[in-house]
Amino acid sequence: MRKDSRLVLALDETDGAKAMAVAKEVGDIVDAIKINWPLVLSEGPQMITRLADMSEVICDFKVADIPNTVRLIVENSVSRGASAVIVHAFTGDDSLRAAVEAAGDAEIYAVTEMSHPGAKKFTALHAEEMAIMASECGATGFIAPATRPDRISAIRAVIGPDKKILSPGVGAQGGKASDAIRAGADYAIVGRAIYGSDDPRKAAESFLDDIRTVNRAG
Ligand code: NUP
Repeated sequence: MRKDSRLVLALDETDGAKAMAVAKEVGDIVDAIKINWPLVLSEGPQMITRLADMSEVICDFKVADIPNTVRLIVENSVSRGASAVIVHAFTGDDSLRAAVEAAGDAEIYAVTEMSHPGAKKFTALHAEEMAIMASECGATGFIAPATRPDRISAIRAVIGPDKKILSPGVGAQGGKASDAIRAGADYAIVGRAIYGSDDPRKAAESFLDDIRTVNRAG
């Protein structure tokens, strides 16, 4: 995945025409568009291919299943044009290896702990262990919460400098893109604060300005 703007659009808009309009408006200034169940369920998996014509597409299907089912989902996503697929890490090393193998040249990002408060109760307690395991299985990187930048730093500390971190929880969930990048994330993921804005391009540009403050500081 390219790393120009360090901004990923989470396109959870469920109206297909509106989703395409937002994608056209900001597609050239984000590094990727992340697509999740809301849009796929309302408009169909062909949205992956349509969006892949204008951007790299990350399928955020948070796959959590037995290895064979993981393989089928990842293969299907990649064949439709996905550059990356997001899977849950808690399923264990066999499912993770199946995802990485099925992805081929595409990337696999693993979720170790989610950005909402509920994630603190169970998955956060084992996030570092899961990150080490998923790294060993060949995951390209991880999803780590912008709502808790200290947890991004904790994951970065165990995975080293080369694995990628994508960080959701910016904007609507209260996190700040620059804090996430400063804590060790490579990309900030922003959904509602861009696609739900009256002026998505202007909103995306304000996140880019915030991210650039970190780049300038090194
Ligand atoms: O931990 C996670 N938190 C999270 O919000 C992992 C995710 N994949 N996401 C997704 O990022 C979430 O499902 C949504 O698609 C996006 C955040 O959207 P928003 O809160 O910026 O609107």
